[in-house]
Amino acid sequence: MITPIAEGLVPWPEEFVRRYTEAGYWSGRTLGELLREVADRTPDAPALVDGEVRLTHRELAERSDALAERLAGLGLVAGDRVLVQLPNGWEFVVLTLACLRAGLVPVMALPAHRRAELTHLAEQAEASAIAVPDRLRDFDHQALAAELVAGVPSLRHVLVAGDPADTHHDLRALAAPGARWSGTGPSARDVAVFLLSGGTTGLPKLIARTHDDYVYNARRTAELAGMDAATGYLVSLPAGHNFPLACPGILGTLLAGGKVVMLPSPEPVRAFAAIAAERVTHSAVVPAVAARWLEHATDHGAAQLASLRVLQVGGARLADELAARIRPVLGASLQQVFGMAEGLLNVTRLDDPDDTVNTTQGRPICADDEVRLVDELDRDVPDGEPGSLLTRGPYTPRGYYRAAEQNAKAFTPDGWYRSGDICRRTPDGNLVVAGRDKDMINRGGEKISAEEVENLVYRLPSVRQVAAVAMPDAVLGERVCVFVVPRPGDTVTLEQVRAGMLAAGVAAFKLPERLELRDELPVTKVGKIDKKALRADVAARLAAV
Ligand code: OOB
Repeated sequence: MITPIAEGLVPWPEEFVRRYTEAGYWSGRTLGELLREVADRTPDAPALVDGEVRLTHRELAERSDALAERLAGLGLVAGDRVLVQLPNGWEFVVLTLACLRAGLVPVMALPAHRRAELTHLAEQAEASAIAVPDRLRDFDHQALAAELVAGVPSLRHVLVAGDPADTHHDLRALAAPGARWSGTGPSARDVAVFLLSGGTTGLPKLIARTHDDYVYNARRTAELAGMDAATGYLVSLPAGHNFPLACPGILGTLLAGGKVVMLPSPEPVRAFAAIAAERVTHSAVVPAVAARWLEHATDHGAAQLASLRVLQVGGARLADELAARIRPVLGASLQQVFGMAEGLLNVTRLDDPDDTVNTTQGRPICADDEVRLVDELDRDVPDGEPGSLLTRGPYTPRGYYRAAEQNAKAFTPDGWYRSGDICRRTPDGNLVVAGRDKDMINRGGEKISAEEVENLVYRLPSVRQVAAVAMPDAVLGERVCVFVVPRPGDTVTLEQVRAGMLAAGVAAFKLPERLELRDELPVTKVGKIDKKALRADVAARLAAV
């Protein structure tokens, strides 16, 4: 079936389709079918816990099927896109499963996104519906959704987890058991979800992940994390991010017949209590959260973590010193995960020697993942030398959605994705992330495009020149610092920069946390702003205090 979205996709070449199918990576099965089979096999096993809400695999399937049917009743048809901006709760899981079942394609926005990002995503995906909470952390998501409907022509429906306004739909009522899904599902080659790129360009790009590739992604990582029907997986990172969604995350856990526990945040008091109460065996966190958990366990003990077997850490570089403390302090095995929404996943194996687990970011999960480390001219670097990572493989799409211009830069002509990460390979084949050559700031796992920040700061009339760079931070790894050259006779403050960005409607995590005023910015030999020098400059200033 050619879906309405097929025109913006970059397909894998036929020879690779054949190879991945013959090797069995692409099973020809959809996530919806496979999850339904789990529910039929073990209907009474616990599947989902969110506070007081507890659903078995059967109940989860009943609710997501009922929701799929009622969304069809609203006129949503296979291939339609649904912008999902829900906090970590049962509604997120039921809606995602309903979409997978019906062939609707969820576009995974983050709860922190605001008008600018959501408008861009809704337009780029031509979304028909948006799902939001009513209010969250003092923000009226429902009002913003109404604004989006008024401004984005494709957007027709607002689904609300909470108290719906007049013309909006009550997501919880739509997801009540009672209706039976009567449609046919998508095919395995169809798009299952749209993920967001961390993004080095102005605004996030959409990454189309097919059922075939995402089933492999979730099942293979579940296998490598040692998941089975006895698994309890705690979700405390934003659920729409690839890591907690499918690496193995929510989808991998459910496919293994296990139980998913949803928490709105990784704050250690509640996370530890949830781990103890639900006998959680697995979870995934970013390094900054791992550090908080270590601190909490050091102060209060780790007795509540007795059931925790595997803690996955990824999204940003985990310092070797922190890595080495995970097992002794938390009592769980560490699995480092170096992944990307674009596809490639590297993990350390549970039976790797401590040294590998504590000092590397692991190796590809698939024998047919191709990884090259190259220099500026795309020549392979010698073994052990740092190089820029290029990759292709069975779950790494060949291009962003509807982004020909960007694809020409982010992918080589023969389909390698330029991840922008500088890595070296150890003699036993593991990767160590040593830096990056992409213009992105990694704020505790949240990716911020320097270019996007700069474009926003340039809107201030008093700004003549701006450069956004990462500054080192003990807690988050990096934060955003902007170097600004004001117009002659003008001045610029951090407050103005932040207020301007907020007024433009972007997520708060992108706001710079330091401003450096300069009369001019250093340039490289070819005349580009020398960001390396700026990073060194701010790092030296921070080190001096
Ligand atoms: C994950 O995905 P994204 O798309 O938010 O970000 C990908 C980028 C990578 O290119 C790399 O720059 C960085 O995040 N990164 C790491 C890392 N894991 C990701 N850098 C150093 N060490 C690591 N362990 O972040 C993501 C997706 C799936 C699973 C895990 C993480």
